[in-house]
Formats: sequence, structure tokens, C-alpha cells
Amino acid sequence: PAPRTVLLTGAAGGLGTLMRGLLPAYGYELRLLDIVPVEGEPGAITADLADRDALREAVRGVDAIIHLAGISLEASFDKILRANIAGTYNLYEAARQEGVPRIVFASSNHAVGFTPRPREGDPLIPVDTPRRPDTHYGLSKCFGEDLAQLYWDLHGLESVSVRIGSCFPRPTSVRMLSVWMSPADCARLFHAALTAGDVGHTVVYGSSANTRLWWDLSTARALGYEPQDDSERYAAGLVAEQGELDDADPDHAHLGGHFCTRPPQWPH
Ligand code: NAI
Ligand code: 15L
Repeated sequence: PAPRTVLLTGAAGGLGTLMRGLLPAYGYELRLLDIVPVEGEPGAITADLADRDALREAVRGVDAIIHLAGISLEASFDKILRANIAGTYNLYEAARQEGVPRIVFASSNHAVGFTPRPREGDPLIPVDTPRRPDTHYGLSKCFGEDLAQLYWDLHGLESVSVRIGSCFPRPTSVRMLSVWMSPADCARLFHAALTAGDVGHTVVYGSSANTRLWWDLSTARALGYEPQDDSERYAAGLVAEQGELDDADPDHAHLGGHFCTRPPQWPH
């Protein structure tokens, strides 16, 4: 049966807020969790991913989890270790103990951020391209993907790891023309990840059907995902403002963009 009650971690964040708006239309009842209160949602659970007892309680009885909580940009190793590495472990372990069958894990393009950006005529980047994290943050997403694989192989807990490009209401840079996922397409992809049969541990890239796409969406499409949006309608304006990506600029040499050269919020 399709999952109905879904725990959404990171519900107060940017993506969590967008998904709180869009996922109920697919018939999901969302249980919300974040380390900070979720505005306008008095029923949301306020808990830290470090709190194992709170996580046990939070996951009890849900059909699936969408795991968005954590630090979403570069930070010190100690902070990433606590929130993203130990935090994701704690969530998986709570899910295993409570028998939750499936987790959709918000991985990131920064797990493979040092992969050279495809140039015109190059093949799309496949999901099995070697991991090349560009930051402690990207490293934590590699850990999350490996954890998801372990929990499938060892415990039969299924996951879809979604290497999200950039999910914001609109693309705001020329790089984002390649990696953008519209919020509506994100909801479509999460719905596919929650409902597809026998996913085991599947890794997918998360983006819209962008004309300038850098990576291969075939594993996402195999789940039933049919992206409806294309960032190209924003291209003329963004290119007029910022110019095309400069082939000689190190900030544009890799998938991860400036995370590879000057990661945001580094060092902390
Ligand atoms: P965000 O930073 O807006 O939201 C993250 C949320 O997690 C925040 O509300 C924060 O309070 C919560 N959080 C942080 N530490 C926590 C802890 N220890 N316990 C409980 N909650 C905690 O980030 P955004 O953009 O909403 O991203 C959501 C997820 O998707 C993140 O895991 C991020 O790495 C991933 N992602 C997002 C992308 C995007 O384009 N928005 C791209 C790639 C990945
Ligand atoms: C991410 O992983 C971040 O969470 C998000 O804020 C964006 O920076 C995105 O990657 C990106 O690569 O644009």
C-alpha cells in the first residue's frame, strides 16, 4: 500500500516549508519535526537529531520518512559530524527499531561536487560516477548514502537517496539552469520515491527536465518520476544578467560550483 503518514524532518527549513505546502495534495498526512519550532504548526515535534529517544517516538507508526533535517551548507567538521553524520545515523537507527520501511534521504549534488562539469557534447553524469565530495557537507551526504545502502543490505530498510541539485522557487544563477529542481517537480519526485515498488537503495539525481541538465535522470524516471518543468524559461534573463558560464573560471569547473573553490560559511 502507498505510504500515508510521512515524517518530514527539517520541516522548518526552506525545502521543508515548500514540501509542507505541496505534499498534502498527494494524500499524505505529514508529521513534522525540526530542531526549531515550525511556524504556524503547533503540532510539529521540536527535537534535535541528537536526541535518540525523541526520534524513536517521532518515527513510531509512520509509513515512511522524508529526511531533510541537517546542516544544508558547509560548516566545521564537528558541526557536520553532529547534525548530518550522527544525526542521520540516529534517524536510521530509530526507523529500524520502529520498523519504518522506507526513507527518502535528501542527499546532494555536493556528494559528487568535484566531478568535472560536462561541457557541450559530453555525456550526462551517471549516478554511479565515483563519489567526489566537495566539502565536509558533501562528505556527510556520501555517508548518508552509504548508511542507506547498509540499512538496505543488512536490515531490509529501503531508501531513495536524492542528490538534489538546487531546489528553490526559481533558479537564481546560470549554474542553476543546469541543476534546478522546481518545488513542484521535487514533490513529484518525493511522491515517486515514496510509492515506487522495490526500491532497495536507489540513488537518483533530483532536478527538473532542464535543457542544460548535467546529469542522468534515468534512475529517477525509473521510479515513475516525470518532471514537468525546465529552467530554460529563466535562461534569457539570467544569462543577460550574469553571462554564460566561463569555461576558464574555477568556480564553474565542477558540478559543485563554488563549493569547490570557496564553500559558503567556511570556516566555522
Ligand atoms: P535548510 O537549512 O533551510 O533546512 C534544514 C532544516 O534542518 C532547518 O530547518 C534546521 O533547523 C533543521 N536542522 C538542522 N539541524 C538539525 C538537527 N540537529 N535536528 C533537527 N533539525 C535540524 O535547508 P534546505 O534547503 O531546506 O535543505 C533541506 C535538506 O535538503 C538538507 O538536508 C539539504 O542538505 C538538502 N539539500 C537541499 C538542497 C536545496 O537546494 N534546497 C540541495 C541539496 C540538498
Ligand atoms: C545544496 O546542497 C545546498 O543545500 C543548497 O543550499 C544549494 O547550495 C545547492 O546545494 C546547490 O548546489 O545549489
